[in-house]
Amino acid sequence: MQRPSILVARAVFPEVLERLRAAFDVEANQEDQVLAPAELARRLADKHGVLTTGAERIDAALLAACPRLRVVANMAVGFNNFDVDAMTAAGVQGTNTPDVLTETTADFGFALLMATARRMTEAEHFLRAGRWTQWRYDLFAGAEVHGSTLGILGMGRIGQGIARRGAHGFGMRVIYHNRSRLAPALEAQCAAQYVSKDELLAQSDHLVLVLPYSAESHHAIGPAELARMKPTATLVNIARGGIVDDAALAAALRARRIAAAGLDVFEGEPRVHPDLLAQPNVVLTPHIASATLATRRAMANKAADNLLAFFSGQPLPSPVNAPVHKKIR
Ligand code: 8YV
Repeated sequence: MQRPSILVARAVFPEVLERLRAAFDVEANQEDQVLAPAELARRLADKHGVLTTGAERIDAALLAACPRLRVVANMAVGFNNFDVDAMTAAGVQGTNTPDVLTETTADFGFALLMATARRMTEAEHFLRAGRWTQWRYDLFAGAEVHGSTLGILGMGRIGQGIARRGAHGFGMRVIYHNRSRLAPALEAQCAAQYVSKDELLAQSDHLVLVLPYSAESHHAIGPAELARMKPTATLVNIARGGIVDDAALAAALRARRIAAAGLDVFEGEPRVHPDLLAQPNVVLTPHIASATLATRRAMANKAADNLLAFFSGQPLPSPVNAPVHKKIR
C-alpha cells in the first residue's frame, strides 16, 4: 500500500510533525509566512493531504491543479478558507478543530472585553510614556463590566462560553442573537435571552462577535449597525475580519459614536486599517484568541488525528463536509 504524501503548510509543533512522519511522507513548510496560492498549488500537485492553518484558500482553482488531493485538515475551528461546495464536488474531505479551543478562546474574548472596557492598553501606553504624574478622579475611567448587559452575536460553543463567564462570573444580563435559537436547556446554562439583532445592537453595553465568516456575515457590523449601538458601548471582535467594516468602525470610534473596540481579527490581516491604528480607544491584538501552548498543541494534534483517521478509514473526529471520496493514486 502506497504511503500517503502530506504537506504541512506552515510550521507546527515538532512532536505533531513526528506523529505525521510516522504514518505519511511529509513535506513540512518551515516558513511562518502563509504560502501564496500558486506556491501552495505547486507543492500540493503530488500530495494526498494537507494540514492548513486557516489562511490557505482551498478553492476550485486549487483543487483543479491538485488532482491527487483527498483531504484538507484545517488547524482552526473556522473554515472560511474552504470553498466547501467545490471540495465536496471534487471529492475532497475537509476537517476542522472544534471543541479543543472553546474555553481558551472564550477566556480571551472576555479578557479583551475587560481590557477594552477598562481602557487597559491606553492606560499602559500613558504610563510607559512617563505621563503619569498624579491621581485624578476620572483618570482612564472606563465602562462598568459587572452588572452590565453583555450582547453576543453568534451563539455557538465559544459564544456560550463567553455568556457563561458573563452571567455566572460577572452578574451580567446576557442577550444574544443567532441564526437559530438555542435549546431551552442551553439558554438556561448560559442564563441568556434571545433577542432580535436590532434589540441586541440597541441594548448591549458590551457586544461580542463570535459568528462564523460567510458571504451572509460579511460586514454584519457596518455604519447602520454602529449607529444603532449605545454611544457608551464596547464592541469586541474575536470571530473573523470582514464581519466588521473596519473603515466604518474607525470612523465611529473617532466620532465617539461608540466608546471603544477590542479587535483580535481584521479585514485583510495581518494588515490593519491605518485609521484603527490611529485611534486611542481601541485594543488591538494579532489574532491570538486561541493562543495558549496547550490549546494550539491540542489544535495541531486534532488536525493530525483527522488526517490519520482519514487515511486509515476510521471515523473522522471533526469533518466539515461529506464528499464521495476519491481513491488514492
Ligand atoms: C487560529 C482561529 O489560530 O480556530 C480559528 O478559527 O481563528 C484561530 O484559532 C487561526 O485560524 C490559525 O489556525
